[in-house]
Amino acid sequence: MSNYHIKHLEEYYQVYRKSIREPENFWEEIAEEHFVWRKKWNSVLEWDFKIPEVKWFSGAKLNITENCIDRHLATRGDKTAILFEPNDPKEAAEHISYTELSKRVNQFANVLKDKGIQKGDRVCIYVPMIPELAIATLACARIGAIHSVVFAGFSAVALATRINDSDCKMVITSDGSYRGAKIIDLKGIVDEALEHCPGVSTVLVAKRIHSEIYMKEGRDQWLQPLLDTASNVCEAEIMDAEDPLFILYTSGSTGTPKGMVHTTAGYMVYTAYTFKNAFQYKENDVYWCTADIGWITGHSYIVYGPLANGATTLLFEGVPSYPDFGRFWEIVEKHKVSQFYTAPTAIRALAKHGTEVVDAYDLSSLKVLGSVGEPINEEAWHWYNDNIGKKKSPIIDTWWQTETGGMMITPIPYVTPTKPTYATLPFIGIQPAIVDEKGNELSGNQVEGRLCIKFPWPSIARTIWGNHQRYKETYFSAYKNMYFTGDGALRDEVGYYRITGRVDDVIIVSGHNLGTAPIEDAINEHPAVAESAIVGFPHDIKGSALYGYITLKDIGESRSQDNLRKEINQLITDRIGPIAKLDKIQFSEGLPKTRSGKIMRRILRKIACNEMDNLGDVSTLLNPEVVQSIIDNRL
Ligand code: 6R9
Repeated sequence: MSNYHIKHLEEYYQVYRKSIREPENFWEEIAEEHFVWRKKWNSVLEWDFKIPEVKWFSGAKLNITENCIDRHLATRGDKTAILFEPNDPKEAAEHISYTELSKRVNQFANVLKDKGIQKGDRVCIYVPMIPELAIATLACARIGAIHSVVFAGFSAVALATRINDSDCKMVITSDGSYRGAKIIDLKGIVDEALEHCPGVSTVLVAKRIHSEIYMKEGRDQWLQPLLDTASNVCEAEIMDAEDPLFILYTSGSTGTPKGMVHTTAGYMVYTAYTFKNAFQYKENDVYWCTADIGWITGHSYIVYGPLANGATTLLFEGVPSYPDFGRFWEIVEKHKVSQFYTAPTAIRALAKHGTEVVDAYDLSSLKVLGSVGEPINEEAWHWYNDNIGKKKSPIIDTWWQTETGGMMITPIPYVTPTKPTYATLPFIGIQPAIVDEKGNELSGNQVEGRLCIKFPWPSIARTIWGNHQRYKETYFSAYKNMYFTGDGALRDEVGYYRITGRVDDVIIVSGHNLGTAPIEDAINEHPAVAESAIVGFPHDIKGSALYGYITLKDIGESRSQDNLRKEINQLITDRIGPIAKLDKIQFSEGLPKTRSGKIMRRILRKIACNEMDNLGDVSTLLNPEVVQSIIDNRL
């Protein structure tokens, strides 16, 4: 028996050691015992980080939808696969069973085929968080088309760039979408984008908001009538292990977005295995990840990982603040959610509104809490632990990336003792290294540097679509024979990892290296502070000095700003030392964020450095309007 489900710490260490000593035997056993294959592999792993090239399960044949759907039908046909919770709490939730999911995916796959989509074609999916989004991705996978999901909050320009970069032939969208009290004209955005996308010949439109929309003759078609007449049997395309499954764009620190390419078998094995262990999923649990399927978190841990385990995965259309800030907790109570996975930015936003809205709901079904997307600061960690988990549900702080496909460093709940702000131990099969600027690996504990990975894992992205050279330069050129993550990390006295933030966020003040995360942690301890971001700006004497952008909670608004500045700097002095004191503190209504909730320090840095004419495209931000107000109030 392979160690598919790890249950205690000793077992973790034992399995971890095996996965490092004999990676091929280890992954072969997992793959063999827990998945269905049309043909087994000829070799488990071939790799060379110098080319770079990585191949897992070479020669194997499979279809991921047979693993995510078909194989569950006999035993879990009536079990809910996707539990859809609409934006409006008055609209009934929809329980889509595995049998129903199978029918809908097969029908959709037949529609795609009918429209001329073939294995290897790229299909852009620009759909809000409704069941059609998950079904469309699975339908592509069913016939071997490569899906490129674009978050349905991106602008027409961003959408067009992504469609053209991977030559998508088709766009799947909806008439519009609901987001809290807002209605978004999605199809209008698609129409605008497609003026610049000559390669798109077909647009399929799901009906969600029943608005009057323009339908271009010969190009646009309503989806539902096509599904209604399509057969619900569609033979799965037999894929090679290394055939691309999807492209997902992620922004780099410079240049155009990178279309990360994930392939079939390794991605499936790793996302399924991490899902099972990192959430300790048990058969009747209801699992909920609040991310959007437009991000890697949604791909791996709303769709593929949960479904490969026959889980019930909740798909939420709305936002945490609608109709009020209790919405998440109302949903947890209503559906008896067992595992809840969200982002620190959401936790901070919710914490700002106090605990009354939390206490109104019964959260006793929760067993595991997850965090992903950015370092979770100490205050948010404790708020999450105290008020949501009631100190009983372990928090898994999961560090990973679009490029890694699945979780890389994370506690395993009820197995790994947690520690606030620490992602703790590498997941099974993951070999992290901390290196100094020259690329020397720092061995032993109590070291800090740049985080690299020394050995391939099954779900590593294989290339950047259309630009293998950029893939090589970005990830495999900084340090010899290692994958470079772009993050900084430290390993503490017991071997736990803490991610200290992007290394491009390191600021050197008077020769001292300062990470932004610990300073922000200190600031966020102040009871009046909601959120903060630190950047460096040039300073005559220190080289760089620190500029802090801070948003206040309601209670801070009436306070004297000068007093607050003093108190905040005192806190930093207390926690880190006077060297980390901020030279400038600007209070602002909000911080510019990406759609996935990451603070865009790049923009804040440019403003602090007075480089306002060089801000780049801010249109894809969650809140582009705050940028101007920050500029206007610049110190
Ligand atoms: C999954 C995802 C990746 C970057 C990554 C790092 C940051 C993600 C984190 C974290 C600290 C965590 N990040 N999880 N930092 N602790 N638990 O978010 O992918 O959108 O590609 O972002 O996010 O900086 O390098 P992606």
